[in-house]
Amino acid sequence: YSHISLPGSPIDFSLDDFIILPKHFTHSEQEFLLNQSSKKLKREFGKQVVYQEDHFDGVIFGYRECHASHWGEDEDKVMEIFHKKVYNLFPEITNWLPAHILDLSESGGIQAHIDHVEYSGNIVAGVCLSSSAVMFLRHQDNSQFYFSVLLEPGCLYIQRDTIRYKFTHEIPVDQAEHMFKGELIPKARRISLLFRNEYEDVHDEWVL
Ligand code: AKG
Repeated sequence: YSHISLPGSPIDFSLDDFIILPKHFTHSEQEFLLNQSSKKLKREFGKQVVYQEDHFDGVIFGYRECHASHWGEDEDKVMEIFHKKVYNLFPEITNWLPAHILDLSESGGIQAHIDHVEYSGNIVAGVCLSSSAVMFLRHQDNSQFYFSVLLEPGCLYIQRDTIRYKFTHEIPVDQAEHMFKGELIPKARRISLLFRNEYEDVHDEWVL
C-alpha cells in the first residue's frame, strides 16, 4: 500500500481482507489472457474499438465489458491458468460466476462504488493486464479513511469480506490522481478480468 490514512477509522474491517500478489502471472500468461480477452471483446463488439461513455449507473467511464463462460478452442488452456492462478487460492467449494472482462480506455475510470451485494458473494478477485493503475479503497462511512494500491500488469488482487462489503473501490479518471509513492503512474488502456463468487456463496475458511 502506498498510503494508509487513519483519522477516526471505524474498526470494523481487517486489512487482511485486501490481498495483492504482484507478478502473479508470467509474461506469457499475461499475453495469452490479453489475447483471449481481446478476442472475446471483438466477438462481442466487432473489430472497431468504441468505448461506452458511461455505465447505466454512472459508475464506469470510457469502457467496454462482457462476461465470458466459454473461451472457444483455447478453453482448456484458459481454464488451466484460471485454476492454477485464481481458483486454487480459494476454498474448493467456491461457486464462481463467469469471468467479467473490463476494458478501460486511456481516459476511462471507475468511480467509488461497492459491487452490487445482491449480484455476487464475498470475493472479488482481479487480474490486471496491459497497464498500471492506482486504485483507492475508502471506508463507506468515512471516505477520509482510505488506502491506495498500485495495480501493475500481472498482479492478482483480492477484496474479500470486510473490504469487499465496507470499502468502496475506485480507479480515478483523472491522470493526476494516479500517484503512487510520490510517482505519477501513466494511464493507458487497461484490461482486467474480474472473478466473483455467487451471491450467498460465502466462505470464510481462507487458503490465503
Ligand atoms: C468493477 O468491475 O466493479 C471494478 O471496479 C473493476 C476493477 C478493475 O478493473 O480492476
